[in-house]
Amino acid sequence: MTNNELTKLQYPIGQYVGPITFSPTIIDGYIDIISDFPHHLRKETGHLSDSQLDTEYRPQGWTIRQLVHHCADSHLNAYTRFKLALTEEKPTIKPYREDKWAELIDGKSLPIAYSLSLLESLHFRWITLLKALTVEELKRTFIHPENGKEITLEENIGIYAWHCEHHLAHIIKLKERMNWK
Ligand code: NI
Repeated sequence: MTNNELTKLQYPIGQYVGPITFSPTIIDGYIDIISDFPHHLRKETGHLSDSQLDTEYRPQGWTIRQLVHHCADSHLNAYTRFKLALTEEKPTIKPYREDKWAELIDGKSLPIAYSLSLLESLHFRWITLLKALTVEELKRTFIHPENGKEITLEENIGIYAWHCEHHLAHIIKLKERMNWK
């Protein structure tokens, strides 16, 4: 497999690219993607067998099981970052080692049902919060300590809408290649 093909498997929808300006329509579209994600994820994975769930989506990549649990890990952290930014002044957030989290026993081996239901509850609370954000709140920020970058909440909504579609595409593309229904 060429490097180009591997990159295409790893970034099936490309890297995140933000809009030039965050209009209410664009932000609402992002929130809809985040809102629909748990349902889409369950639809794509809920019926898969254990051996299908334990298939890597690309060479040396995560299994579908790890992808589902990773989405729960990632979105729990994301939710916390929104709440920190809404309640503190420019908080510095705590990064986490997503690769190592995915190798811990819960992320590697539990039935996906636990993360599917966790995501359903979490996203319900998350989008309740996101839909209520005022124009001023959307401009609130947190600081990522690895690059010192200040990130607005509206930008972070865009990043997580991308994150939902990015991982859904991993699963959908693998199922297409394997001819799984
Ligand atoms: Ni991810």
